[in-house]
Amino acid sequence: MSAGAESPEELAGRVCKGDPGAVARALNLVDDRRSERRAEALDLLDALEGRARGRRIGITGAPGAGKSTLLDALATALRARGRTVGILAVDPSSRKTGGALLGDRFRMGSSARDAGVFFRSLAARDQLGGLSEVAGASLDVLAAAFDSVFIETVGVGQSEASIADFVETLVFVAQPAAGDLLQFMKAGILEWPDVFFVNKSDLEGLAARTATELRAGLGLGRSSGGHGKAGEEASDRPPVLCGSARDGVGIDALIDALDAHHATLDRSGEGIRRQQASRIARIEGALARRYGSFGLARLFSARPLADFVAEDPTCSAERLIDRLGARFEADFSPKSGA
Ligand SMILES: Nc1nc2c(ncn2[C@@H]2O[C@H](COP(=O)(O)OP(=O)(O)O)[C@@H](O)[C@H]2O)c(=O)[nH]1
Ligand SMILES: [Mg+2]
Repeated sequence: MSAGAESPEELAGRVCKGDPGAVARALNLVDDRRSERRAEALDLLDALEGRARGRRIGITGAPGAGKSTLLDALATALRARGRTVGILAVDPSSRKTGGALLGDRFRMGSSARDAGVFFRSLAARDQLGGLSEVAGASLDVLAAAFDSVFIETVGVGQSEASIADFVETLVFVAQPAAGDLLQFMKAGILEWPDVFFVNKSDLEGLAARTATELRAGLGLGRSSGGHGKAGEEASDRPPVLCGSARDGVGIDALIDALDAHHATLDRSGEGIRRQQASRIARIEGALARRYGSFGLARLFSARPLADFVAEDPTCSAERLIDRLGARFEADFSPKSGA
């Protein structure tokens, strides 16, 4: 790759064809903080806007629950159905340690040398255990390139709220015997996921019990179809599945549940609503991290963020984040006298 040989539009075209080399270059570009590269990255993201074909699915759960193992199994099963897969693992520690584990597995495993499976690991740089600043842009790239796009994050309960801004569907992978109903409720685990997968059903009896607790809890409180949004489809309780990522048990049922969820989102119009709400939440989150809640209040005192977002439906979320950030900084630069 020689620098400048490829315009952002050309790169976008290759990304949309699922070319793994182009996807890797695009991911590097959106992860590059140098200002001249940032301009290119925004052009790329604008060119990709509206061309997403992939479903964005978040895989969350406690460390050791089996998320990476499950993703490996999912990738293999999805490939068998002829679908391409992009995976983003957000590693709370560093690029070199935990995140490499799944990478190694993909390098070694059956799906490893297959161009239809793409894996990238990101360090969670800015917030402890939170999502990396570039997670959103990286998902935009992957969703333009692959049919199913997964983001793996460590999360228990409340942290699902932020990953929910980046995905259409949220899967919680539960460790069997990880807790009882009271603990699930306290941790807020029941609020967000669209699908629950209780893993390690190969461990005698434990998974079934955890699934029963989860179903009981969901029956108690939840009236929405997931994602923490009060829903119209009150009867739509999220499915609680059991399986073994290690043994490949329950993987097809999980894919079917994901497909069913996507079909519901499409049919009800909820998918579009989620996309719009996610776009706003993602921009708001990025600006709040940069300028704090006082900054946010100042930026949108006269005009709500949703208006700015609605004004520019064809440009990328990242472009809007930069544009609104520049506006804020101009307001407060010494020259303006603020
Ligand atoms: N018995 C059993 N072990 C599993 C299963 N899935 C994953 N594991 C093991 O659980 C450990 C953590 O798995 P990993 O996928 O790295 O979990 P993550 O931290 O959630 O990504 C590893 O030792 C896996 O081999 C399963 O279905 N059954
Ligand atoms: Mg993992």
